[in-house]
Amino acid sequence: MGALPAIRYNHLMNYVHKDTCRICKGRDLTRILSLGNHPPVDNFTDVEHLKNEKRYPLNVYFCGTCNLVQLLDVVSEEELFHGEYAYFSSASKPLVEHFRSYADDLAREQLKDDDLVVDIGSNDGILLQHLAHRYRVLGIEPSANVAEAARKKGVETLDGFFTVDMAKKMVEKYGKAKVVAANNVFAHIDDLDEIVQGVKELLSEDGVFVSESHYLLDLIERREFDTVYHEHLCYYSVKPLQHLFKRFGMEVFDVGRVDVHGGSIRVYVRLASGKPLKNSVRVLCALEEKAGLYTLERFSGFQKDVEVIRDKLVSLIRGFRKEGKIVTAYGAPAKGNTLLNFCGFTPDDLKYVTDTTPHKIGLLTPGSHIPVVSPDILKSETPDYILLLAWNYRNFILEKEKELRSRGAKFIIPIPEVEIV
Ligand code: DWN
Repeated sequence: MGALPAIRYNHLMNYVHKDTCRICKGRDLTRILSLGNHPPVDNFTDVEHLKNEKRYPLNVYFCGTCNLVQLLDVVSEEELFHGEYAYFSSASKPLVEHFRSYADDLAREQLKDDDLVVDIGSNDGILLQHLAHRYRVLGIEPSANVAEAARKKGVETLDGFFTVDMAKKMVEKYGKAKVVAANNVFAHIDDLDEIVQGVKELLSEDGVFVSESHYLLDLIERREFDTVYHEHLCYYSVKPLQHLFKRFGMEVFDVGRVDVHGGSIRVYVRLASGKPLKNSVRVLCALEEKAGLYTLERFSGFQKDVEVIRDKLVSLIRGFRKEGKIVTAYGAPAKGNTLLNFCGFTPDDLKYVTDTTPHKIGLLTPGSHIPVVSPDILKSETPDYILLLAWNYRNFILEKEKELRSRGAKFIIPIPEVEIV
Protein backbone atom coordinates (compact mmCIF):
# COMPACT_ATOMS: atom_id res chain seq x y z
CA MET A 1 0.00 0.00 0.00
CA GLY A 2 1.20 3.56 -0.67
CA ALA A 3 2.37 5.94 2.02
CA LEU A 4 -0.32 7.20 4.36
CA PRO A 5 -0.63 11.01 4.48
CA ALA A 6 1.41 12.61 7.26
CA ILE A 7 -1.47 13.08 9.68
CA ARG A 8 -1.77 11.38 13.06
CA TYR A 9 -4.46 8.76 13.41
CA ASN A 10 -6.01 7.82 16.69
CA HIS A 11 -4.70 4.24 16.64
CA LEU A 12 -7.86 3.03 18.33
CA MET A 13 -10.32 4.83 16.10
CA ASN A 14 -8.35 5.15 12.85
CA TYR A 15 -9.56 8.69 12.24
CA VAL A 16 -8.58 12.29 12.88
CA HIS A 17 -10.58 15.53 13.04
CA LYS A 18 -8.95 18.34 11.05
CA ASP A 19 -9.58 22.04 11.73
CA THR A 20 -8.26 23.52 8.49
CA CYS A 21 -9.66 23.56 4.96
CA ARG A 22 -8.14 20.94 2.66
CA ILE A 23 -7.63 23.43 -0.18
CA CYS A 24 -6.96 26.91 1.28
CA LYS A 25 -5.83 25.79 4.77
CA GLY A 26 -8.22 28.38 6.24
CA ARG A 27 -10.16 27.93 9.51
CA ASP A 28 -13.45 29.60 8.55
CA LEU A 29 -15.32 26.29 8.60
CA THR A 30 -19.02 25.87 9.41
CA ARG A 31 -20.87 22.57 9.75
CA ILE A 32 -23.78 22.41 7.28
CA LEU A 33 -24.91 18.78 7.65
CA SER A 34 -24.68 16.22 10.45
CA LEU A 35 -25.62 12.60 9.65
CA GLY A 36 -24.47 11.00 12.92
CA ASN A 37 -21.88 8.22 13.30
CA HIS A 38 -21.53 5.79 10.39
CA PRO A 39 -19.36 2.78 9.51
CA PRO A 40 -17.34 3.06 6.25
CA VAL A 41 -19.93 2.44 3.53
CA ASP A 42 -17.90 -0.05 1.54
CA ASN A 43 -16.97 -2.15 4.58
CA PHE A 44 -19.51 -4.90 3.94
CA THR A 45 -19.22 -7.38 6.77
CA ASP A 46 -20.30 -10.79 8.05
CA VAL A 47 -21.58 -12.19 11.32
CA GLU A 48 -18.15 -13.03 12.73
CA HIS A 49 -16.81 -9.50 12.14
CA LEU A 50 -19.81 -7.53 13.41
CA LYS A 51 -18.15 -6.94 16.79
CA ASN A 52 -15.17 -5.21 15.09
CA GLU A 53 -17.38 -2.71 13.26
CA LYS A 54 -16.38 0.93 13.93
CA ARG A 55 -18.41 4.08 13.38
CA TYR A 56 -17.08 7.56 12.70
CA PRO A 57 -18.67 11.04 12.73
CA LEU A 58 -20.19 11.98 9.35
CA ASN A 59 -20.43 15.80 9.23
CA VAL A 60 -20.12 18.15 6.25
CA TYR A 61 -18.47 21.60 6.47
CA PHE A 62 -18.41 24.74 4.30
CA CYS A 63 -15.23 26.80 3.98
CA GLY A 64 -16.00 30.53 4.08
CA THR A 65 -12.69 31.33 2.36
CA CYS A 66 -12.46 29.11 -0.74
CA ASN A 67 -16.01 27.66 -0.48
CA LEU A 68 -14.93 24.03 -0.56
CA VAL A 69 -17.61 21.73 0.91
CA GLN A 70 -15.82 18.92 2.71
CA LEU A 71 -15.56 16.40 5.54
CA LEU A 72 -13.11 17.16 8.34
CA ASP A 73 -13.32 13.77 10.05
CA VAL A 74 -10.77 11.79 8.06
CA VAL A 75 -10.86 8.00 8.31
CA SER A 76 -7.53 6.36 7.42
CA GLU A 77 -7.12 5.18 3.83
CA GLU A 78 -6.15 1.77 5.18
CA GLU A 79 -9.53 1.45 6.91
CA LEU A 80 -11.43 2.59 3.80
CA PHE A 81 -9.55 1.00 0.92
CA HIS A 82 -8.02 -2.06 2.58
CA GLY A 83 -7.17 -5.15 0.55
CA GLU A 84 -10.72 -6.39 -0.02
CA TYR A 85 -12.52 -3.33 -1.47
CA ALA A 86 -16.17 -4.03 -2.31
CA TYR A 87 -16.68 -1.61 -5.19
CA PHE A 88 -16.13 -2.83 -8.74
CA SER A 89 -17.14 -0.10 -11.20
CA SER A 90 -17.94 -2.59 -13.94
CA ALA A 91 -20.71 -4.20 -11.83
CA SER A 92 -23.03 -1.51 -13.22
CA LYS A 93 -23.65 -1.77 -16.96
CA PRO A 94 -24.60 1.94 -17.35
CA LEU A 95 -21.21 2.85 -15.86
CA VAL A 96 -19.38 0.64 -18.34
CA GLU A 97 -21.13 2.54 -21.14
CA HIS A 98 -20.31 5.90 -19.51
CA PHE A 99 -16.60 5.14 -19.37
CA ARG A 100 -16.59 3.79 -22.95
CA SER A 101 -17.90 7.17 -24.08
CA TYR A 102 -15.44 8.96 -21.76
CA ALA A 103 -12.54 7.01 -23.33
CA ASP A 104 -13.80 8.02 -26.80
CA ASP A 105 -13.81 11.69 -25.66
CA LEU A 106 -10.20 11.44 -24.50
CA ALA A 107 -9.09 9.66 -27.68
CA ARG A 108 -10.79 12.28 -29.85
CA GLU A 109 -9.79 15.38 -27.89
CA GLN A 110 -6.47 14.66 -26.16
CA LEU A 111 -4.57 11.65 -27.48
CA LYS A 112 -2.38 10.55 -30.37
CA ASP A 113 -1.07 7.01 -30.94
CA ASP A 114 1.33 5.66 -28.33
CA ASP A 115 0.62 8.43 -25.80
CA LEU A 116 0.76 7.32 -22.14
CA VAL A 117 -2.54 7.49 -20.24
CA VAL A 118 -2.44 7.05 -16.45
CA ASP A 119 -5.57 6.51 -14.34
CA ILE A 120 -5.23 7.20 -10.60
CA GLY A 121 -7.69 5.02 -8.67
CA SER A 122 -8.32 2.97 -11.80
CA ASN A 123 -10.53 0.40 -10.02
CA ASP A 124 -11.15 -2.60 -12.32
CA GLY A 125 -9.81 -0.87 -15.41
CA ILE A 126 -13.23 0.45 -16.40
CA LEU A 127 -11.75 3.44 -18.29
CA LEU A 128 -8.36 2.16 -19.44
CA GLN A 129 -9.75 -1.07 -20.91
CA HIS A 130 -11.20 1.04 -23.75
CA LEU A 131 -7.82 2.71 -24.47
CA ALA A 132 -5.36 -0.14 -23.99
CA HIS A 133 -5.59 -1.30 -27.62
CA ARG A 134 -4.30 1.99 -28.99
CA TYR A 135 -2.31 3.83 -26.31
CA ARG A 136 0.10 2.97 -23.50
CA VAL A 137 -2.07 2.71 -20.35
CA LEU A 138 -1.23 2.40 -16.66
CA GLY A 139 -3.65 2.05 -13.75
CA ILE A 140 -2.89 2.85 -10.11
CA GLU A 141 -5.16 1.05 -7.61
CA PRO A 142 -4.63 0.59 -3.83
CA SER A 143 -7.14 -2.24 -3.42
CA ALA A 144 -5.43 -5.49 -4.39
CA ASN A 145 -8.59 -7.43 -5.27
CA VAL A 146 -9.87 -4.73 -7.61
CA ALA A 147 -6.44 -4.19 -9.22
CA GLU A 148 -6.33 -7.91 -9.99
CA ALA A 149 -9.64 -7.64 -11.87
CA ALA A 150 -8.08 -4.90 -14.04
CA ARG A 151 -5.01 -6.98 -14.81
CA LYS A 152 -7.28 -9.83 -15.92
CA LYS A 153 -8.61 -7.40 -18.57
CA GLY A 154 -5.07 -6.66 -19.73
CA VAL A 155 -4.79 -3.31 -17.98
CA GLU A 156 -1.34 -2.94 -16.39
CA THR A 157 -2.00 -1.71 -12.86
CA LEU A 158 0.39 -0.56 -10.13
CA ASP A 159 -0.50 -1.32 -6.51
CA GLY A 160 -0.67 1.44 -3.92
CA PHE A 161 -1.72 5.02 -3.27
CA PHE A 162 -0.47 7.67 -5.74
CA THR A 163 2.27 9.90 -4.31
CA VAL A 164 4.92 12.29 -5.63
CA ASP A 165 7.51 9.59 -5.06
CA MET A 166 5.50 7.09 -7.11
CA ALA A 167 5.14 9.69 -9.88
CA LYS A 168 8.90 10.22 -10.07
CA LYS A 169 9.52 6.49 -10.34
CA MET A 170 6.82 6.19 -13.04
CA VAL A 171 8.42 8.95 -15.14
CA GLU A 172 11.78 7.19 -14.94
CA LYS A 173 10.24 3.92 -16.10
CA TYR A 174 7.39 4.95 -18.46
CA GLY A 175 8.08 8.59 -19.36
CA LYS A 176 5.68 11.53 -19.09
CA ALA A 177 1.93 11.07 -19.49
CA LYS A 178 -0.21 12.97 -21.98
CA VAL A 179 -3.34 12.34 -19.88
CA VAL A 180 -3.60 11.65 -16.16
CA ALA A 181 -7.13 10.77 -15.07
CA ALA A 182 -8.60 10.56 -11.57
CA ASN A 183 -12.29 9.60 -11.64
CA ASN A 184 -14.32 9.24 -8.47
CA VAL A 185 -11.07 9.39 -6.56
CA PHE A 186 -10.00 13.06 -6.56
CA ALA A 187 -12.83 13.71 -4.08
CA HIS A 188 -11.48 10.90 -1.89
CA ILE A 189 -8.10 12.44 -1.20
CA ASP A 190 -7.18 14.15 2.07
CA ASP A 191 -3.73 15.39 1.03
CA LEU A 192 -4.69 17.09 -2.26
CA ASP A 193 -1.33 18.92 -2.42
CA GLU A 194 0.50 15.57 -2.63
CA ILE A 195 -1.71 14.40 -5.52
CA VAL A 196 -1.51 17.66 -7.49
CA GLN A 197 2.27 17.77 -7.10
CA GLY A 198 2.43 14.15 -8.24
CA VAL A 199 0.24 14.90 -11.26
CA LYS A 200 2.50 17.84 -12.22
CA GLU A 201 5.49 15.51 -11.96
CA LEU A 202 3.86 12.95 -14.22
CA LEU A 203 2.29 15.17 -16.88
CA SER A 204 4.05 16.19 -20.10
CA GLU A 205 4.30 19.94 -20.87
CA ASP A 206 1.13 19.77 -22.99
CA GLY A 207 -0.46 17.12 -20.76
CA VAL A 208 -4.00 17.20 -19.36
CA PHE A 209 -5.28 16.15 -15.94
CA VAL A 210 -8.94 15.08 -16.22
CA SER A 211 -11.10 14.23 -13.26
CA GLU A 212 -14.74 13.33 -12.68
CA SER A 213 -16.37 13.71 -9.26
CA HIS A 214 -19.89 13.89 -7.90
CA TYR A 215 -21.05 17.50 -8.38
CA LEU A 216 -22.05 19.74 -5.43
CA LEU A 217 -24.75 21.52 -7.47
CA ASP A 218 -26.56 18.22 -8.12
CA LEU A 219 -26.04 17.11 -4.51
CA ILE A 220 -27.71 20.22 -3.11
CA GLU A 221 -30.41 20.72 -5.76
CA ARG A 222 -31.48 17.06 -5.71
CA ARG A 223 -30.90 16.46 -2.00
CA GLU A 224 -28.46 13.62 -2.69
CA PHE A 225 -27.38 13.45 0.96
CA ASP A 226 -26.62 9.72 0.69
CA THR A 227 -23.60 10.51 -1.51
CA VAL A 228 -22.01 11.83 1.69
CA TYR A 229 -19.74 9.21 3.19
CA HIS A 230 -16.20 8.95 4.56
CA GLU A 231 -14.65 8.02 1.18
CA HIS A 232 -15.96 11.34 -0.20
CA LEU A 233 -13.89 13.95 1.58
CA CYS A 234 -14.65 16.75 -0.93
CA TYR A 235 -17.86 17.89 -2.66
CA TYR A 236 -16.55 19.99 -5.51
CA SER A 237 -17.71 23.08 -7.32
CA VAL A 238 -15.48 24.80 -9.90
CA LYS A 239 -14.32 27.77 -7.80
CA PRO A 240 -12.47 25.82 -5.05
CA LEU A 241 -10.82 23.67 -7.72
CA GLN A 242 -9.60 26.81 -9.51
CA HIS A 243 -8.16 27.96 -6.18
CA LEU A 244 -6.41 24.63 -5.64
CA PHE A 245 -4.79 24.33 -9.06
CA LYS A 246 -3.76 28.00 -9.17
CA ARG A 247 -1.59 27.33 -6.11
CA PHE A 248 0.40 24.87 -8.28
CA GLY A 249 0.67 26.98 -11.44
CA MET A 250 -2.12 25.03 -13.14
CA GLU A 251 -5.54 26.04 -14.46
CA VAL A 252 -8.97 24.50 -14.98
CA PHE A 253 -9.43 25.19 -18.70
CA ASP A 254 -12.59 23.23 -19.46
CA VAL A 255 -15.47 21.75 -17.41
CA GLY A 256 -18.56 19.75 -18.15
CA ARG A 257 -21.49 18.23 -16.31
CA VAL A 258 -21.99 14.50 -16.81
CA ASP A 259 -25.06 12.46 -15.96
CA VAL A 260 -23.42 9.78 -13.83
CA HIS A 261 -23.49 8.98 -10.09
CA GLY A 262 -26.43 11.35 -9.58
CA GLY A 263 -24.73 14.18 -11.48
CA SER A 264 -20.98 14.71 -11.77
CA ILE A 265 -18.54 17.32 -12.98
CA ARG A 266 -15.62 16.58 -15.30
CA VAL A 267 -12.75 19.09 -15.07
CA TYR A 268 -9.83 19.44 -17.48
CA VAL A 269 -6.63 20.93 -16.00
CA ARG A 270 -3.31 21.96 -17.61
CA LEU A 271 -0.19 23.89 -16.69
CA ALA A 272 -1.09 27.60 -16.64
CA SER A 273 -0.62 28.67 -20.24
CA GLY A 274 -2.02 32.15 -20.69
CA LYS A 275 -4.20 30.64 -23.44
CA PRO A 276 -7.92 31.42 -23.18
CA LEU A 277 -10.04 29.11 -21.06
CA LYS A 278 -13.04 27.34 -22.64
CA ASN A 279 -16.29 29.27 -22.23
CA SER A 280 -17.63 26.33 -20.20
CA VAL A 281 -15.62 27.49 -17.16
CA ARG A 282 -17.21 30.93 -17.11
CA VAL A 283 -20.69 29.52 -17.71
CA LEU A 284 -20.49 26.95 -14.91
CA CYS A 285 -19.00 29.41 -12.42
CA ALA A 286 -21.85 31.81 -13.20
CA LEU A 287 -24.37 28.99 -12.64
CA GLU A 288 -22.75 28.14 -9.31
CA GLU A 289 -22.77 31.80 -8.25
CA LYS A 290 -26.46 32.06 -9.20
CA ALA A 291 -27.21 28.88 -7.25
CA GLY A 292 -25.54 30.39 -4.15
CA LEU A 293 -22.85 27.71 -3.86
CA TYR A 294 -20.34 30.30 -2.66
CA THR A 295 -22.54 31.41 0.29
CA LEU A 296 -23.13 29.68 3.62
CA GLU A 297 -26.82 30.67 3.48
CA ARG A 298 -27.41 28.32 0.53
CA PHE A 299 -26.80 25.35 2.79
CA SER A 300 -28.89 26.52 5.75
CA GLY A 301 -31.94 24.38 4.94
CA PHE A 302 -30.11 21.23 3.85
CA GLN A 303 -30.22 19.43 7.21
CA LYS A 304 -34.02 19.91 7.38
CA ASP A 305 -34.53 18.79 3.76
CA VAL A 306 -32.57 15.62 4.47
CA GLU A 307 -34.49 14.88 7.67
CA VAL A 308 -37.80 15.24 5.76
CA ILE A 309 -36.66 12.52 3.31
CA ARG A 310 -35.55 10.31 6.20
CA ASP A 311 -38.83 10.70 8.12
CA LYS A 312 -40.91 10.01 4.98
CA LEU A 313 -38.95 6.83 4.18
CA VAL A 314 -39.09 5.53 7.76
CA SER A 315 -42.84 6.07 8.16
CA LEU A 316 -43.57 4.66 4.68
CA ILE A 317 -41.50 1.49 5.07
CA ARG A 318 -42.43 0.79 8.68
CA GLY A 319 -46.07 1.39 7.75
CA PHE A 320 -45.83 -1.24 5.00
CA ARG A 321 -44.12 -3.65 7.39
CA LYS A 322 -46.95 -3.16 9.95
CA GLU A 323 -49.36 -4.21 7.16
CA GLY A 324 -47.29 -7.39 6.78
CA LYS A 325 -45.85 -6.38 3.42
CA ILE A 326 -42.48 -7.70 2.19
CA VAL A 327 -40.07 -4.80 1.70
CA THR A 328 -36.60 -5.31 0.23
CA ALA A 329 -33.89 -3.11 -1.33
CA TYR A 330 -32.31 -3.05 -4.78
CA GLY A 331 -28.60 -2.35 -5.28
CA ALA A 332 -26.13 -2.17 -2.38
CA PRO A 333 -24.24 0.98 -3.42
CA ALA A 334 -21.94 2.83 -1.06
CA LYS A 335 -24.48 5.66 -0.85
CA GLY A 336 -27.21 3.16 0.03
CA ASN A 337 -25.41 2.50 3.30
CA THR A 338 -25.44 6.18 4.25
CA LEU A 339 -29.19 6.21 3.61
CA LEU A 340 -29.87 2.94 5.46
CA ASN A 341 -27.86 4.03 8.50
CA PHE A 342 -29.25 7.58 8.61
CA CYS A 343 -32.76 6.05 8.58
CA GLY A 344 -31.75 3.43 11.14
CA PHE A 345 -33.09 0.60 9.01
CA THR A 346 -32.45 -3.05 10.01
CA PRO A 347 -33.41 -6.46 8.58
CA ASP A 348 -36.76 -6.01 10.38
CA ASP A 349 -37.49 -3.22 7.90
CA LEU A 350 -35.79 -4.57 4.75
CA LYS A 351 -35.61 -8.34 4.35
CA TYR A 352 -32.60 -8.28 2.02
CA VAL A 353 -30.85 -6.17 -0.61
CA THR A 354 -29.99 -7.55 -4.05
CA ASP A 355 -26.76 -6.62 -5.79
CA THR A 356 -24.94 -7.66 -8.98
CA THR A 357 -21.47 -7.43 -7.38
CA PRO A 358 -20.28 -10.98 -6.63
CA HIS A 359 -17.99 -9.67 -3.85
CA LYS A 360 -20.96 -8.19 -1.93
CA ILE A 361 -23.29 -11.19 -2.21
CA GLY A 362 -23.41 -13.21 1.01
CA LEU A 363 -22.20 -10.29 3.13
CA LEU A 364 -24.12 -7.87 5.35
CA THR A 365 -24.51 -4.13 4.72
CA PRO A 366 -22.29 -2.13 7.09
CA GLY A 367 -24.15 -0.74 10.11
CA SER A 368 -27.66 -1.92 9.12
CA HIS A 369 -26.51 -5.57 8.73
CA ILE A 370 -29.04 -6.39 5.99
CA PRO A 371 -28.13 -9.51 3.96
CA VAL A 372 -26.88 -8.88 0.41
CA VAL A 373 -28.25 -11.52 -1.98
CA SER A 374 -28.10 -12.25 -5.70
CA PRO A 375 -30.77 -10.63 -7.89
CA ASP A 376 -31.69 -14.20 -8.90
CA ILE A 377 -34.00 -14.33 -5.85
CA LEU A 378 -36.34 -11.94 -7.68
CA LYS A 379 -37.00 -14.58 -10.32
CA SER A 380 -38.93 -16.61 -7.73
CA GLU A 381 -39.97 -14.01 -5.14
CA THR A 382 -42.02 -10.83 -5.63
CA PRO A 383 -41.52 -8.30 -2.83
CA ASP A 384 -44.43 -5.88 -2.35
CA TYR A 385 -42.08 -2.88 -2.21
CA ILE A 386 -38.44 -2.46 -3.21
CA LEU A 387 -36.37 0.49 -1.98
CA LEU A 388 -34.16 1.54 -4.91
CA LEU A 389 -30.85 2.35 -3.24
CA ALA A 390 -29.14 2.52 -6.66
CA TRP A 391 -31.49 5.38 -7.67
CA ASN A 392 -28.85 6.83 -9.98
CA TYR A 393 -29.62 3.96 -12.38
CA ARG A 394 -33.38 4.43 -12.05
CA ASN A 395 -34.34 4.32 -15.76
CA PHE A 396 -32.06 1.39 -16.54
CA ILE A 397 -33.31 -0.63 -13.57
CA LEU A 398 -37.05 0.14 -13.98
CA GLU A 399 -36.75 -0.95 -17.61
CA LYS A 400 -34.75 -4.07 -16.71
CA GLU A 401 -37.29 -5.05 -14.02
CA LYS A 402 -40.46 -4.55 -16.11
CA GLU A 403 -41.49 -8.18 -15.62
CA LEU A 404 -40.97 -8.01 -11.84
CA ARG A 405 -43.09 -4.86 -11.75
CA SER A 406 -45.76 -6.57 -13.84
CA ARG A 407 -45.98 -9.12 -11.00
CA GLY A 408 -46.96 -6.27 -8.67
CA ALA A 409 -43.64 -5.19 -7.14
CA LYS A 410 -43.48 -1.43 -6.60
CA PHE A 411 -40.23 0.54 -6.40
CA ILE A 412 -39.71 3.19 -3.73
CA ILE A 413 -37.44 5.90 -5.15
CA PRO A 414 -35.78 7.85 -2.29
CA ILE A 415 -33.95 10.62 -4.17
CA PRO A 416 -34.53 13.45 -5.22
CA GLU A 417 -37.86 12.91 -3.43
CA VAL A 418 -39.67 9.90 -2.04
CA GLU A 419 -42.01 8.40 -4.64
CA ILE A 420 -43.52 5.00 -5.45
CA VAL A 421 -43.52 3.80 -9.09
O1 DWN B 1 -16.92 7.24 -5.10
C1 DWN B 1 -17.55 6.23 -5.39
C2 DWN B 1 -18.78 6.28 -6.21
C3 DWN B 1 -18.65 7.34 -7.25
O2 DWN B 1 -18.98 5.02 -6.80
C4 DWN B 1 -17.11 4.93 -4.88
N1 DWN B 1 -16.67 5.17 -3.53
C5 DWN B 1 -18.15 3.85 -4.83
C6 DWN B 1 -19.20 4.04 -5.82
O3 DWN B 1 -20.38 4.44 -5.17
P1 DWN B 1 -21.67 3.53 -5.28
O4 DWN B 1 -21.36 2.20 -4.68
O5 DWN B 1 -22.77 4.35 -4.73
O6 DWN B 1 -21.74 3.38 -6.87
P2 DWN B 1 -22.90 2.81 -7.80
O7 DWN B 1 -22.27 2.59 -9.14
O8 DWN B 1 -24.07 3.72 -7.73
O9 DWN B 1 -23.26 1.39 -7.15
C7 DWN B 1 -24.36 0.71 -7.72
C8 DWN B 1 -24.51 -0.61 -7.00
O10 DWN B 1 -25.73 -1.22 -7.44
C9 DWN B 1 -23.40 -1.57 -7.32
O11 DWN B 1 -23.05 -2.31 -6.16
C10 DWN B 1 -24.00 -2.47 -8.39
C11 DWN B 1 -25.47 -2.48 -8.03
N2 DWN B 1 -26.36 -2.63 -9.18
C12 DWN B 1 -27.28 -3.67 -9.16
O12 DWN B 1 -27.35 -4.44 -8.21
N3 DWN B 1 -28.11 -3.80 -10.23
C13 DWN B 1 -26.27 -1.74 -10.20
C14 DWN B 1 -27.11 -1.89 -11.29
C15 DWN B 1 -27.05 -0.93 -12.45
C16 DWN B 1 -28.06 -2.97 -11.30
O13 DWN B 1 -28.84 -3.14 -12.25
